[in-house]
Formats: sequence, C-alpha cells, structure tokens
Amino acid sequence: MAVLALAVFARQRAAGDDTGLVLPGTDTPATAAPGETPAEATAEGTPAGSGLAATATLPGEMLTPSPPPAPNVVAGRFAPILDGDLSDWASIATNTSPYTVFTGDGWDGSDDLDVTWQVTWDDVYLYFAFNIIDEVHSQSQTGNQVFRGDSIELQIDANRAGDLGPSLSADDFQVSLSPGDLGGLGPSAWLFQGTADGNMVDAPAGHTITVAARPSAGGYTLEAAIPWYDLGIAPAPGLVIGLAVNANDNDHPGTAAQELMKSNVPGRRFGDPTTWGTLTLQ
Ligand SMILES: [Ca+2]
Ligand SMILES: [Ca+2]
Ligand SMILES: [Ca+2]
Ligand SMILES: [Ca+2]
Repeated sequence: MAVLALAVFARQRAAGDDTGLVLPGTDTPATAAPGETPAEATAEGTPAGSGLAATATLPGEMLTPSPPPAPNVVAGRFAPILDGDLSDWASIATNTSPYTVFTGDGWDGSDDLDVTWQVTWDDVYLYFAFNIIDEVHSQSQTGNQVFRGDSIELQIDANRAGDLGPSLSADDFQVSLSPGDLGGLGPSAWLFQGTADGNMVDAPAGHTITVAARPSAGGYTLEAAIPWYDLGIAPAPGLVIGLAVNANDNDHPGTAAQELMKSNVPGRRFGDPTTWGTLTLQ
C-alpha cells in the first residue's frame, strides 16, 4: 500500500518587523543580505542558505532553439481532495513540461524525467496535481533547499497586467513543492517572493501552502493547494497571471544537487517574468 504523506504548514505570518525572521524548516533568514548574488545566478553560484530563491536557468543560447511561444494554460473551477491520489482529477485536462531549461554538473545527459500536471482553482486556492515519472527518487532537503532534490518549482507573476517586464518585483513568486523522500521525510512547500531590486527571497510573510504526495509505480504523485492570499491575488474568471511549471530531477540519492529542470515553457528564464507563460482562470 502506498505510503500517504500529508503536510500542512501552519500559518507563519510576520508580526511586525520582518528583518531576520526565521521561517520553519531552515535556519535561513527570510531576507537576503545586500549585495548577494543576483537572482539570475545558476544554482551552483547561489550560496546555500542565502535566502535567495536558488534555482537556475540555462543560458539563453542553450535553451530550446526557436522555441514555440510560451503556452497559455486554462484552469477551470475544481477543488480536489489533497491526499496525493490523483483519481479525483480524472476529468481535468492535462498539461506537460517537456522542455529542458537547466542542466547541472551532476546531470548524466539522460532525459529521464516525465512531467504531467493539472491545474484548477476555487475562491480560496490555486490547485495543482503532478504525475512525475522518474527512475530514481532523491530528495533529502527541506525548506528553501528542496530544489536540490526531486521537486516541483513554479514561477508565478501575480500582477502581470500591472508591471510585466524582464525583472522580478514584489508581485512575482516562486513556489517549491517537495514530495519528501516518500519515506520518513514528509512533503513540504516553500514560498519565495520577488523584491523591488529584482531579487527573489524567502517570502517575508511566510505561507500556508498544503502539499500531499505518494510514491507511484513510475515515480511520485503530488497535489498542492496554494492560497490566493499568499500570492496577493483576488481570483476571478478571466484573470490572467504569469505561470511557469517546472520539475527538478536529482537521480543520486545521498546528494543534494539540481541536476535537471524541465518546464512547460521552452524559453523559461528564472529572473524574467516575460518568459514565464500564462494561466487564465475560467
Ligand atoms: Ca486527490
Ligand atoms: Ca530522473
Ligand atoms: Ca510582475
Ligand atoms: Ca530523480
């Protein structure tokens, strides 16, 4: 029988001064020190625990040549049961993330990660379901470091209509969703938020994202509920937000390294919201 793992993260709202706030699951301060590595840095160049959203993008010239336009995905209304079992999503259209947008030093050159996902919404949450096919599961990290293991990573531009441009700002977010190790280490989530000076740091107000995951025959399944509140979004039919849906692959248990990232957006660049694709609420 599949192990069911469910993690619900307590609301961690900053009360008063955010400076130096320590968020759950890490000793990392929520705010990045001035003068740290710009957000566009590669994972290798991003110091662990810096508070910056440590993720990566291939240099532009190495992304998919002549990529098709960034996709627009449509989300209908549906509230799943957050238990890691995707059977309740049977009637919802599926999407894929087939484009390699980052490879790290640990990558052996094999394309051995298959990413299928679904997205829906209601008045309180943005929901995702993932069916990940992956031959070796490796996730030993927690908090803002889960990108170094098998995990999901979302880029969300909450106010695309307001300030769409090639640099990060406070209405741009990164969401990390970890299935854990599918054993003793449970699922977890992390929220990063852009800053006025173009960095991406641990969201000062924390988050209440819920994640559930299970091992599957070929990898793992994961469901997540992301509160609109955490993103500062008032959802309504017709709303368009920026969205890139990515999965990280690590095939070396005992290591913590982002080896491969695949995205639904072939030209996805971490620090450039104009490359992220869109999501329209139906
Ligand atoms: Ca379910
Ligand atoms: Ca793999
Ligand atoms: Ca924005
Ligand atoms: Ca893996």
